[in-house]
Amino acid sequence: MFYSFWQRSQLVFLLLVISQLALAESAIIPQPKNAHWGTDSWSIPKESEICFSSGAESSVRWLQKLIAPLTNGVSTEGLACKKASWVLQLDSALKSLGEEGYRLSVSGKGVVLSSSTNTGLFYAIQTLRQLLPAELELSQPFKNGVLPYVEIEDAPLYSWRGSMLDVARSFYSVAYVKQHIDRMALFKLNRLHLHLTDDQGWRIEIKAYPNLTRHGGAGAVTGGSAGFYTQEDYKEIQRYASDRKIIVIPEVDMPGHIYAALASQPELNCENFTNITVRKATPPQLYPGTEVKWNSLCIEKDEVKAFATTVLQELAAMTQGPWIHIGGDEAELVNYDKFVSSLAEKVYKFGKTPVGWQEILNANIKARTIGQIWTHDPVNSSNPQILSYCDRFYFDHSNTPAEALPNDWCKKGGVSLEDTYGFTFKGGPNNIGIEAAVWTEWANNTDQMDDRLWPRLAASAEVSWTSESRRDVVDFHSRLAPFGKRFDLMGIHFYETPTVQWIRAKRSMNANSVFLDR
Ligand code: TNX
Repeated sequence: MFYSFWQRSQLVFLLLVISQLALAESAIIPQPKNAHWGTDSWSIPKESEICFSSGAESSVRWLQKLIAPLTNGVSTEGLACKKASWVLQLDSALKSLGEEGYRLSVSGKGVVLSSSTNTGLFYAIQTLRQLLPAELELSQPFKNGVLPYVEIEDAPLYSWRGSMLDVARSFYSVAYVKQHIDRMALFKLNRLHLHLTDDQGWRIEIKAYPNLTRHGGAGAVTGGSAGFYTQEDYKEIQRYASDRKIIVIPEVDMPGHIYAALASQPELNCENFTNITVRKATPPQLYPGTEVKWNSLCIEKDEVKAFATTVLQELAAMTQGPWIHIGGDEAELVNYDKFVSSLAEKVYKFGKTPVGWQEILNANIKARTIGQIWTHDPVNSSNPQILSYCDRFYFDHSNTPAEALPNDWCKKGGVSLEDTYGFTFKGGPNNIGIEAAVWTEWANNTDQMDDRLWPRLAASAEVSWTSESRRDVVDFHSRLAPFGKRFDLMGIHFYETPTVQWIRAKRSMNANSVFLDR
């Protein structure tokens, strides 16, 4: 057959559009362990019925929320129901997939999600969410839902898939943290580390020391926001996170990075403020600058020991999860090791496991204590480690050289999407996962925070979930492209990484998510 030039180019265009559509359907991040795509697709019936195992009620509620905009109504019944268009199965035979693994099947009969846990079902629902139109994030009625036939079996590579927000330099509200939690859940991230204290601000209410938040909470970096979480706020954040299978790790950074506390509680200082080596501010003055490594607690004082005990005790009492982060970075002090090991011991005494920046691995700490690695300085330790290498996972660094943010001490030109995605695990079995950090000396509002987080956090999620053999940067770019539309509808001010051919929508003025619960 003979085609004219115009016919041929129209055909090519049509094929391109079709391949884009097919791509949009199969764009899952993080890439599942196993996926077999069929050629057909299933049209979601207007009258839908969810059948479920007893014990899966919480997962039923998520699924109902997700598909409600596509249906006239969703009824729920136990597992014995007849026209099961949606099945949620708790199946102990799937224990081999681990605590977070799941199966997802879409066929002519409908959708079956199964796992040995509700966490696995929650992740199956997130995969389903990505297979459905991005418009669902608006929770408005949507016509003609279809799902491609597929069989997925999935489980994560690493158990620690984290995001750290520095809410100390610039404060972020409970509302923003909740939005962030919803966005983390979309990518199956499961650890939210809150850096709650630093030189510029103290963000968590400690009842025994109300001035920490009254005075220290009023500080912020120049251009940033002040504020703090009450213990009730913090519990609310944890409850919201735990519903979405995310554990919150609170950090109170000691003995350095502590000026906000020094400004609020003068007794934590040495005589003549010799603990403030280069005088950037004098208590009770607050510090809005960005320099580091200039102050510490006066660690030999009884008042300081009592302070550390009380703060860690209150923090442990309000924390649901098993971990407390004690900081420990950038403090060059005589007796640093002794002080840090005493902090770790207190955390154990209050029933939690301590986490600290890699410097604590040199102190005398128990083998279970977790170190968070942020530089390439050699670490001689067999303790469990979270990898946060600054040249891969410090998202306070710019997205591209053109963005040129002031924090470039670790990597000139910034940390590109490809730097993050290209990370490969090396080292021992003591690596428990990855955490990407956003420091906020220059991320002062939610738009800037979004810009630093997205899309790099999606790359970090895939690196911690998907085995290296299933990762491919070209494929990642093409799976990421349709997320542009989802990010827009969710109201995420993401960085438009030039290496990705973003598919876009009109950006929503408000933060949305099908699972957002204000
Ligand atoms: C180092 S990493 C810090 C932070 C800064 C960050 C800026 C670490 C444990 N400490 O206090 O905000 O660099 O990139």
